[in-house]
Amino acid sequence: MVKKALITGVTGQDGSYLAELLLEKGYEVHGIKRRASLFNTQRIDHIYEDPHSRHTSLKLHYGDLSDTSNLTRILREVEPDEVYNLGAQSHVAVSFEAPEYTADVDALGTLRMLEAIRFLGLEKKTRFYQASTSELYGLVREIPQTETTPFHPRSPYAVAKMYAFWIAVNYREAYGMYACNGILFNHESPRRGETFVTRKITRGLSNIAQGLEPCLYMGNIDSLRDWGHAKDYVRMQWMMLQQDEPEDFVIATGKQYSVREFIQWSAAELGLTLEFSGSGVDEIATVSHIEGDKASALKVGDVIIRIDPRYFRPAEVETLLGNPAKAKQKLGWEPEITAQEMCAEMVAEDFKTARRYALLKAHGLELPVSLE
Ligand code: NDP
Ligand code: GDR
Repeated sequence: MVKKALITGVTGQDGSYLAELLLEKGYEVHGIKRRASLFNTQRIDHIYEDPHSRHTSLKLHYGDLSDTSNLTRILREVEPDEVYNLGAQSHVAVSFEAPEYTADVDALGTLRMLEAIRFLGLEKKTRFYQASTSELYGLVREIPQTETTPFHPRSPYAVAKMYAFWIAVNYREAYGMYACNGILFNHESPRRGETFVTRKITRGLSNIAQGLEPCLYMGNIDSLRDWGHAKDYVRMQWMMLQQDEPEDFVIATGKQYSVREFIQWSAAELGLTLEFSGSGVDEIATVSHIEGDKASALKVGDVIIRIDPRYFRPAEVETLLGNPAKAKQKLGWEPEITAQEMCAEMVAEDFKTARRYALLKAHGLELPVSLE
């Protein structure tokens, strides 16, 4: 029997890698995508199959986590063996701007999925993965953080995800559902959204190196994160649903770096050495050495990073460091890609795009996207 999986958030970073993984494993994969005025399927276009062909393993359904009847209808149609609830308003800073929407989608959206499974009588058939987050730890009470570290969320996003965490636990305890939380620390890739810090850096510095942007404006560059690669993390999402008993797991690398270090690694991939000077909002990064020809638009002495307080958050999560010992011991999971390797992969991809745009510009052609 072919297993069926339903992924909310299939058009996102994790959704796209997970869909690839499940297709490789022979699953029939169903994904929920939102209606948008522009195409929003770039991350899964390479695995999309023409729905007119006789057999397709990836099927997309229009839907939204704020729409109960739509979710119930899709679940009834698909009757999935596994649900991966990855859909979310996932940007922490944006959640301060749109707290009610974030709560509706991230908290109540999770309840809608769980309740629809129960309503349809699928609670003994359908296994449920909830995309929980290290943001739950917020103001950290223990270093490193484990499955038993107390939560102290610091943003509307994290508070909404805290509801989602506990409602998944509650449906497990109350109705015997196979529901588990993956408490995932930050994970990135070339498919990461452009406004998360790692991608903002790899894309921004690549554009600057090629003369497409003058300077990158950053927020709190002293912030510390435990960064892994999305490919490694979706593997663990699948593993969590293959156990005899549902359990929650921390997924992390156990290594921590600052945003400033990530900037330095990215710069080095472009042949740049940066010198940081000044402090607080007056801190800048200046090019102190150039090697190779990737940063052909720059010269020593150029200031390419400044601080813009607009990117500070009303309440910051200063430090996160996970302990993945349980995942290693019980599931044999270990991350295979280091943060530095991931950074190199991200810069390579973003540099390729920047180079292409710089060539178009040099030939007087219009750029395909705005680089403002
Ligand atoms: P992305 O932001 O890349 O993807 C989010 C997905 O959710 C997109 O497909 C998006 O659709 C979809 N979505 C947004 N709003 C709705 C809605 N109202 N209804 C249905 N779908 C919606 O996130 P990631 O892939 O990075 O993360 C996946 C999940 O894991 C998220 O829940 C996130 O909060 C959580 N998480 C992520 C971590 C990380 O470091 N990446 C760490 C811990 C948890 P569209 O493409 O149309 O915008
Ligand atoms: P985070 O990721 O908030 O940890 O949430 P993000 O990459 O947005 O920020 C990481 C840290 O970098 C600091 N920072 C900046 N962040 C952004 N976006 N832009 C900047 O210019 C900037 N300058 C400094 C931030 O203040 C923060 O400390 C991500 C999301 O994927 C969540 O969905 C997920 O739950 C958590 O990771 C784990």
